Amino acid sequence: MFPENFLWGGAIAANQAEGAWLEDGKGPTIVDMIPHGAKRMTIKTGEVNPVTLLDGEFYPSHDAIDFYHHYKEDIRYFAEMGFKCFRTSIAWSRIFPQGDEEEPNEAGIAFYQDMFAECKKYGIEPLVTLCHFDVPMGLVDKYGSWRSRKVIDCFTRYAKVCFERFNGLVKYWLTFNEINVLLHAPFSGAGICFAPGENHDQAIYQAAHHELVASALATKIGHEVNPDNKIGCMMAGGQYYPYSCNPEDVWEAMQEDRKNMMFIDVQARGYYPSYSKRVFEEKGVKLEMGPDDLDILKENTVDFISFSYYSSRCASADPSVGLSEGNLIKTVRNPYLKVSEWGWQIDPLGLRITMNSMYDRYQKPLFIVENGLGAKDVIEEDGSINDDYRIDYLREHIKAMNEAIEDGVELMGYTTWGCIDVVSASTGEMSKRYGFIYVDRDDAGNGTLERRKKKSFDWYKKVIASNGEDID
Ligand code: BGP
Repeated sequence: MFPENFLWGGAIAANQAEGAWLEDGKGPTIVDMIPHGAKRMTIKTGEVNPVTLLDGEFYPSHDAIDFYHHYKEDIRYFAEMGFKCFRTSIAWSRIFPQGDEEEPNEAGIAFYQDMFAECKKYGIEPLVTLCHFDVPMGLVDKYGSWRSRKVIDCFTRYAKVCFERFNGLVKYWLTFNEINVLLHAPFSGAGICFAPGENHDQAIYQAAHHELVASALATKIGHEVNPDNKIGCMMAGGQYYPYSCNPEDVWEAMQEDRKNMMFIDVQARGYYPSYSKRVFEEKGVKLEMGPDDLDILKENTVDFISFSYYSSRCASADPSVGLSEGNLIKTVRNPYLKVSEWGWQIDPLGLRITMNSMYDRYQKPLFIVENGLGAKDVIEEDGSINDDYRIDYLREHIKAMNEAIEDGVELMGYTTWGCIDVVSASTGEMSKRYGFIYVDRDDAGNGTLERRKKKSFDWYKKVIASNGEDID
């Protein structure tokens, strides 16, 4: 049984939805430099430095689905589905266009005040990520992004403005989206590009340390501004399974899990876990820390733990075992699982397993802030979109969530990813759709941007109205 006041809803992010990339004073961000197409991955991973926009390339974030101008219409749809909660992010560079100004951009603040007020009008609680893959390019160019301690100050100034100016409108906050993605896609995760011959791990973990300190300081500020604020961390989740019961595989799975959990260990418990020392030694990583950093981490842990879940993962000690696609993190192909059109494995029971193991580990409330099926949708002759495959996926995951709650896991809410179709973070495509609401736009940026309900729209409405009882 889902608890009363369970926060049902959906999620998007500024960089994949808003568009209006230079409007009303907004500055460019890392995602605005990542084109659709063949060059995308080398830029996302930080191997190629995107100093300028390239001629002849298409940059999907520049216009996205133009949520910037359509938000009233879109929020009306969310309200019609009965959303209790709507997750989105603030584009840092709408508030501080270059990232390091002393004073914020009032036009950016006004946009978010209006948008959050629109949610409140319908009784929808915003759940707001401060940084979802969109570090201002000004900070990348001047400081090398999160490599530099200086960016901690820029972020805390930005966070303070957000907590103060959206006080009363927003109560639920996340500091960094999928903080562990920095390990797997350093540029799109945190604006890190590499110099030739550089120790990548050193750059990555130093940047991670700065983000962790910045996250703790933001948590502190958020609690000071309003003690009712609930501030969470966010990871790209999904438990690792050993490929076999060979202890080598079991150990491998544990190591892979720890790589990702290290971030949450720090944010939830307030200190680097004991295993991190050896990891850093073996990778030749020496963290530079400020004198107060360990205290800051200790004193400012998060109120809840959120994560995205698309699939479980799998690990083998044998490098010849085949891999599968997945949410930015390649894993071993699990022969027991089906895959989506994009090759992402589908594992509802894995959600129950992930929830249980995270709750066992942290004993803090969980929030599932992304889950869903990226699929191609077809508009029938009569204009309908019959996305039964999406309904099936979500139904099975809701069942798994329900089981985990019965197992004793405390779960605050569930926001499905891409409740309205948005640009895909991994591929930049529009055709990888997650929404209950279709947006008329294709991979090359053509289309009217018209919104249209899919079959899943009424289904999710019914799920929410029955508090998760009626999911057929
Ligand atoms: C997560 C991101 C989202 C979102 C989602 C789906 O990594 O937090 O921004 O995009 O994955 O991934 P994709 O868009 O690549 O299908």
